[in-house]
Amino acid sequence: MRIFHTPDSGRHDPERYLRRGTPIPHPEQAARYAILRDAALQGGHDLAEPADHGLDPIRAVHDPDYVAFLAEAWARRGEIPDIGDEILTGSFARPQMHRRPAGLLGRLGLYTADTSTPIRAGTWAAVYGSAQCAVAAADAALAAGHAYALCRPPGHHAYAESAGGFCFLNNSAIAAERMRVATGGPVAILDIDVHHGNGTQGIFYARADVLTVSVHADPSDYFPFFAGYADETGTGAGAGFNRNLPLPPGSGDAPWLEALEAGLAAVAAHRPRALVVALGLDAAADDPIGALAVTRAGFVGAAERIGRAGLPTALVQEGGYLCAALPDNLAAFLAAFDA
Ligand code: Q9C
Ligand code: ZN
Repeated sequence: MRIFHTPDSGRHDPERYLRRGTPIPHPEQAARYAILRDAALQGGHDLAEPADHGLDPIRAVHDPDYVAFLAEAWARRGEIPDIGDEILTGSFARPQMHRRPAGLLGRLGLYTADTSTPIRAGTWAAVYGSAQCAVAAADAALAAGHAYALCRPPGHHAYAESAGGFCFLNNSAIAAERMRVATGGPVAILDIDVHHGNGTQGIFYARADVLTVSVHADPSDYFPFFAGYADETGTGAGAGFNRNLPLPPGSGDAPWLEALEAGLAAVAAHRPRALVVALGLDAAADDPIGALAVTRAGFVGAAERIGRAGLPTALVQEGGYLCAALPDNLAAFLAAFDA
């Protein structure tokens, strides 16, 4: 399998964030990059750095002002008195607040959903490089059948104009839109991260040309809380083109694979020309922030079932945090998918 990665992924190094009100070491650590890359390397996969396709494929799914803000924020940090080594706010716009202040902190409150996405010196390089990996994997999947994008930071909680849940640019959405344009569509995204892919759902919610399907832990008492319920099925032209499959916390391989099969059936029914898998590995039993109990065998089963769909497939890395099972689960998934 062709693996796209960039050392720039190691340049975003958030230190801590507020989990249930308490500052804890940030789970989405720079070390994830080398661990996932080395797992792919040991599996004998073929590693490559992506070409630079610029901002156009990013702007195809994101608001241009939001993208410009992310690109420029660190250079503008002097606008914040006593700024330290990261740009972060605790003041977030609510849906009924419509003013768009020009200042850096006000903009940040418009453009972020929580405290998990600080902007630091290397953040834009990592975020931009990850998006380029997604573009490269989309192109390679269409040319060669499948490819994997080692995106770090992840992307599926990023909406068209907001960061959140460790995510800045929605790499899976960028890959899907790239494949839709190249194939004429429709395309599908199957998200198996333990968290609902709320940003991806939001980006395509009113569209029929990108089917979005997510299998995740029930959000009624779990991040992202405000989306991911089974009755969210799309709106307008997109009605019927979003499918959520929430599972009770603690669910293991059998219910997870059953939900995945239901998701794959929904994908097949829409006859897509290509598939993006939002490949979170945080459904793993020993993931430090996970809520399901998926084993290595479960990830192998998922890879086999997704592979059997027979679609040109871009695998895009989402969550999956530092634990002994993380590299094993990636290696096992890639090996089973390639088989
Ligand atoms: N205080 C991914 O796996 N937890 N993101 C936020 C809010 C965020 C996980 C709790 C978990 C985000 C890509
Ligand atoms: Zn996740």
